[in-house]
Amino acid sequence: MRIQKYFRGSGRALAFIFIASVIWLLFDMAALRISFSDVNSRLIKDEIIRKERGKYKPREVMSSASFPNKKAHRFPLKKNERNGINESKMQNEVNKVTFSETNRNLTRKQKLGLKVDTSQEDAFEKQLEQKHKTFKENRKSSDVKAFGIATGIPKKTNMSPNVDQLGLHDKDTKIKLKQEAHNEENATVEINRDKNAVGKVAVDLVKYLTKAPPVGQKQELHLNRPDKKLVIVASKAQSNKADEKRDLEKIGISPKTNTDDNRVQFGHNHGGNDVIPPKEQVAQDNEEMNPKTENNISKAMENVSNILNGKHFKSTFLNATTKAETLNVHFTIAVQHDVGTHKVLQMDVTQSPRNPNAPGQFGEPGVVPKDKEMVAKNKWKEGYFNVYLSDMIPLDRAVPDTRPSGCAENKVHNDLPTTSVIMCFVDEVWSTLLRSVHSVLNRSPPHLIKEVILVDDFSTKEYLKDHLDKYMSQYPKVRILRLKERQGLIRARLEGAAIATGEVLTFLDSHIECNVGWLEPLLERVHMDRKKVACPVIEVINDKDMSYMIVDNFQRGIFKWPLVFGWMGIPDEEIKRNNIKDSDPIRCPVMAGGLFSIDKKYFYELGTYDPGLDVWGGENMEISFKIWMCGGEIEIIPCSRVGHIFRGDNPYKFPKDRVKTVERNLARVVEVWLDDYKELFYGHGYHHLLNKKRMDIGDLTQQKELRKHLKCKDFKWYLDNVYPDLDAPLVRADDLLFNLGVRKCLSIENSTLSFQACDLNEKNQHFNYTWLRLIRQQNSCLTAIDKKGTVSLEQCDNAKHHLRWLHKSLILDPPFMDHLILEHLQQPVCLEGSPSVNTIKMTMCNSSSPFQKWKFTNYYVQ
Ligand code: UD2
Ligand code: MN
Repeated sequence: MRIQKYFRGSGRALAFIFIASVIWLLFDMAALRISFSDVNSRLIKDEIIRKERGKYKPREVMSSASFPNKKAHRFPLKKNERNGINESKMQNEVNKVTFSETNRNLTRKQKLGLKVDTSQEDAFEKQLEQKHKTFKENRKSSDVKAFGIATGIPKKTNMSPNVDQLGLHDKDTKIKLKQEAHNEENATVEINRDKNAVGKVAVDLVKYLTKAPPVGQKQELHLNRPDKKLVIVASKAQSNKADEKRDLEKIGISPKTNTDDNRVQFGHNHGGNDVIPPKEQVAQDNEEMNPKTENNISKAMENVSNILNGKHFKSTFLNATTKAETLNVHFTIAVQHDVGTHKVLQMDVTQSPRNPNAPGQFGEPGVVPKDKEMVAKNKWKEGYFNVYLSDMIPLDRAVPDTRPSGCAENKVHNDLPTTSVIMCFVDEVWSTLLRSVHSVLNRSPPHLIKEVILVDDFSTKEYLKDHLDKYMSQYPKVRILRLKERQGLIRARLEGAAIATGEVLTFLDSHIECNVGWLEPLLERVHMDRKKVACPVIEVINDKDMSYMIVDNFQRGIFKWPLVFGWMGIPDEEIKRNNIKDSDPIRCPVMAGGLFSIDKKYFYELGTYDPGLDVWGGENMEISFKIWMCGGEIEIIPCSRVGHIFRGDNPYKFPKDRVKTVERNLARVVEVWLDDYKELFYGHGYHHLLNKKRMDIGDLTQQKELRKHLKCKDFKWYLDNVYPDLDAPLVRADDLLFNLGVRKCLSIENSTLSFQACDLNEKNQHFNYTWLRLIRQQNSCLTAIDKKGTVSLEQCDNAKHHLRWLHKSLILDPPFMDHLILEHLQQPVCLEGSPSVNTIKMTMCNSSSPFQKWKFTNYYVQ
């Protein structure tokens, strides 16, 4: 019994010791987990950065070290189905660039009235150029006729449309006006008319236009018809009431405007009793309007009708108004004789490849012979792709025509602008560079390629010097610009642009292969609207076997925080709802960066790239934000496809540290373009960039000036209108900060912190938990001021480490999730509410104390 008792007693003691040590161990582990000792604080910070950056990587992006890869797969055609060409009839001329066309092209040539001779590339080119010249001259001489309805002073006709989906089809006598997506109404107006009642068109145009443009927004519509081009430019006359009044009075209308309402009521009964007859005048483009000239809307319609029917017409400006409200819309309608269109040229000298059995031919995967595997492996690092295979593959290999159906039948204008192709390179692999150049020369209509500018960004490889000069001297259109020192791809592109003579700049990487018909669809978009920046679909040239792979359709270029570029598929429902075809242009929040066509003048108007961006990275974000926010558009054109080798690493050296270079570039972009949203960037693992001592991002005065000068919209507008699906809350959490123990909310009164009964209406109880983890009320931020743990307020400063609090942080153990822990201290200390003194203090962290647990009203991040 005694022994039993003893055992019982010591059993109890042992059990007690055991439990105590388990608890101790648990505490110890918890303490370790949140301990900020000198040794591991860096590690923990790294962990925060890693988690915060990693968590927001776009899910749909397969990322490689340098660039997100695309979901790609082999093109599904079997060999003998390629391009409908019978392989047995193929010629066997290796590596010789000759000109040949398919029957389809011959018909097109005949249609264009050109002499058909497949062997005469020069003759064909000359004829096309002549044709092109004539078109241009015709266009100049054709009297541009303008017709407008305005309350303001008529402006000179702006001939650059930006809504292009309008079709006026001769045959089905149907006009479809489609306003493009970012206009809030996304309106589609369909007007049925019979051939003789053209006047109805005018009525509906007027009805449509008077409804369309929101205040201050300019909107341009474009209407096509095979023989004529009707261009409509519409804008809200004034957003400034005083200006508006002045202009209206000038034309004899006593204004009863309702400028807060951005829809102008025109009434449904055009020409009926509720419409005051508009004033109209026949005038020269830039002539002042005579307010006294009376006319009515039917006269205006008659004029539109005359235009459409080709009768003589000069130019007219018309004021229209309703009794109730002024028609506060300025728009101009102009008619141009259209220069005509043709089907996209199928130009591809490689459609009949010289050697169908050559490795990689038709974009097939290449195979390294068994005994050469070592050699191939050693060559990998020259380009971070299979350089050995690339060297084996013909420089003018054929690739499968991967365009969506219908692309080959699409029409483009005969008077497309010329382009300068700009390809920058540094230490590019010889065969890849040449294949890139040949793919441009072989698959582009010669008359559209003004030149191919190769910008050598101070390469070190010997073969890229005289040898390249000599090789390229065979091709008069190829110019080589040698930079005297390494500039990086951004400034190298600018050097190329500076000597370009084409109307459009087309930037390409130096390891690409342009597919059939790639160029015209890009130029068509730019031609349609000079503010459209057109990108081809970037397909994948497999880095391992060099096969040409088709990528998924409906991919948009997007970014996730912290400005990580990626691709995102358009959701199926959206495709169905909007009836999007796989050949329809896709508007993109950001472009990938490497491949795009942009009107040269527009590129300069936009202030080009920020020349302060170094070497590589971030420039695609910069140009994308700039384009969208300053009035342009970025589109991916599915009918234009270019293959690109996505590499796992940069095969060239960075003059400075690679990571630092890219971070610095991003910080420049963020500081100029992101407004308040820049906190989202810094808060996703880039806190350290705010420390000016650690990172000098250089002077940004000019870039900020430029943004002002261009009157660009703000980043919020961009998010709302261009990229509404991006999750971009301005803070991590906000509103009331509730203490679970005290059961009251923190408040600031007369610069003192205390607890109050929670009340959402009390502004002094509102706190933001920011992306930089500050607990902020206006300019005051919570901090611990002394070793005793007194908490006080300090002027907020994102760069100050000691103002940062961990809360719901990914690095905290679940029991500490609701705590507020000062990040910079070596020992973890937590913010605690003490009900006795009605204030807060810093103290040792205790996972179970409800006085150390806090809740904001709203959380925006998981
Ligand atoms: C992508 C873009 C690339 C660029 C980059 C971000 C595509 C297909 N590629 O990365 O164009 O926007 O993101 O900056 O969208 N180069 C130089 N000097 C340098 C570095 C590079 O001339 O100092 C050349 C290089 O030889 C290549 C081009 O610039 O032709 C782009 O470089 P990359 O291929 O290494 O970039 P990539 O495709 O990984
Ligand atoms: Mn590249």
